[in-house]
Amino acid sequence: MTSHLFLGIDSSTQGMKASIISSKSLGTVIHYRAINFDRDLPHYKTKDGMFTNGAQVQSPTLMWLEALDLLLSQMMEDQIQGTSTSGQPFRFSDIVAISGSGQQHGSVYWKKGASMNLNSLDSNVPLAIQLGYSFAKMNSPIWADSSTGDQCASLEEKMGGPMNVAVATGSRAYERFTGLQIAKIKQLEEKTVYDQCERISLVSSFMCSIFLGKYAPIDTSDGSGTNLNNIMANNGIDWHNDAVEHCGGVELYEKLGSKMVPSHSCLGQISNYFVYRYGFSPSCNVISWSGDNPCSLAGVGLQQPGDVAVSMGTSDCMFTFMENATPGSDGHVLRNPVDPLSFMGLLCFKNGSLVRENISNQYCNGNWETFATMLNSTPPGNNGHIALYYDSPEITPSTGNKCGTQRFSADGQLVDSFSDPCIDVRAVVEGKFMAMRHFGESIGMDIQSCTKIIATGGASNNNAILQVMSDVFGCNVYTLDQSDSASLGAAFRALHGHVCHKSKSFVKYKHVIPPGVFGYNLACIPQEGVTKIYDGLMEMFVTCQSKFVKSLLS
Ligand code: XUL
Repeated sequence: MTSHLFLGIDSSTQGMKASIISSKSLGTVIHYRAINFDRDLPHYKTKDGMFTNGAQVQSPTLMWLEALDLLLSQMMEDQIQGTSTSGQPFRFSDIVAISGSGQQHGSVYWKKGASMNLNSLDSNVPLAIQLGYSFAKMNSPIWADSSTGDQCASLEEKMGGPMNVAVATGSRAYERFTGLQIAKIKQLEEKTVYDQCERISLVSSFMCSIFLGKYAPIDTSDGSGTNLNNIMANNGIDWHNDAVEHCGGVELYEKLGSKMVPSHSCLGQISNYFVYRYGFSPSCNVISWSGDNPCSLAGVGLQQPGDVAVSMGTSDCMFTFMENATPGSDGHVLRNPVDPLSFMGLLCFKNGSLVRENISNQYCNGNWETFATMLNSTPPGNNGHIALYYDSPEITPSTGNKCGTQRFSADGQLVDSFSDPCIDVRAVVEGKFMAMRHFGESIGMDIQSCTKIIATGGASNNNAILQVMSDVFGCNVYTLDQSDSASLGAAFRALHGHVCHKSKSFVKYKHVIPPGVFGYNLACIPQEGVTKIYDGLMEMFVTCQSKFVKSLLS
């Protein structure tokens, strides 16, 4: 029997990755391939996939196209050789639907007339060559850019303050958000770029357009990372008039495409370029692409309100599945990529593993077992000691461009150091989870209804750290063996979108990808009575955090 395969591609900052899954055994990735921009496409001369010039950070748009051809040609070679990651053979012709994930916020500027080139792609000519003249701007601003402070201030002023922008679009004005990037381009490069541009895509809708051979609409989930969207009305498909007209004038509506679409939408069939060049089936469905964080939500299996995921890597991120949301001045509310009626909470913390590593190097000789022993030698709640470690400027809460560390004694007094290094070890861990709990609650997450937390990333190997997470939130923590949740999530979304398309109506994600597929391992359960200690400490933590942030910003 022919197996039905689904392909998910992640177009991320440093590389491009693909996961193929089969409807027969959803828990297994049939084939995985990844390429790295710096290593595999060195002629673009990027560092970590980017060009950094002070606060301005961009990536070459054509590099993404060349990367896509390279990735697919390597996979085609794997198909011919019969070498797949799982040992099971696969054929591009058996892929019935494809979807993808793009680094959030990045934008691509298509030049007037480019839609004609997109509509008539020649399968004999690589994408980067035939679309070489299709862009009004050769480098795309990406999420790491923080050069739009003036535009953020201007949008917040126009809309009556940061809270108004948050209530309207899901987040206050953030430098990396696409609307502010567009506003900057319109102001500073108007004649050469903005006027010449017929369409602006996000990285996700850009890549999706290539697969479709026509401009793809932006999906509501990734569209919530623009500050241009209306987060609450019509399940998030509309643009926000004040924000759009302030950032790009009325002409921006046409450049963005009239409406956004729910993330599970089937947008049509794959372009002949992929049929003739790589052997895809002409009936392969293209499901809307979305952002990398939304796809990770799908990849780790958040399926109902109360499900939370925490990834602890270079930066720490928390995603939540929320039925209702109350956008706040810190953190982001996005439309949910697997359920058009609900929301996704997203918190990004810049000071993740490097801060824990610094404490570990300073006090534990860099030994994580010693770190765990020292953590366990102090009581939950740290006898009231609190500390905040912002080695780099923090995003949540925003510290502008300032960094620093502050330690507080049990009565809330600022102290230079703690009497015992074990207190620092506990404080760095507790402080992060209390911040997640506080900012999560401030965007509408209900701690009482938190059903499970899925922990991923480097620090999820350390059970002592996970125990603190479980105690602060008062719920079970599970781990998950997954190397790339974004491309896997995109493959799951391809299947989800395909099933919704076939059924001609929305089908719940958990009915398509059941929880059993994810293979969670229970790591920790909350210790009896300990969550109460944190309930009592939260207010003091928030006071210390606010004092410190205020002092940094003053
Ligand atoms: C999220 C964010 C990053 C990018 C790149 O708001 O800026 O996580 O999505 O991965």
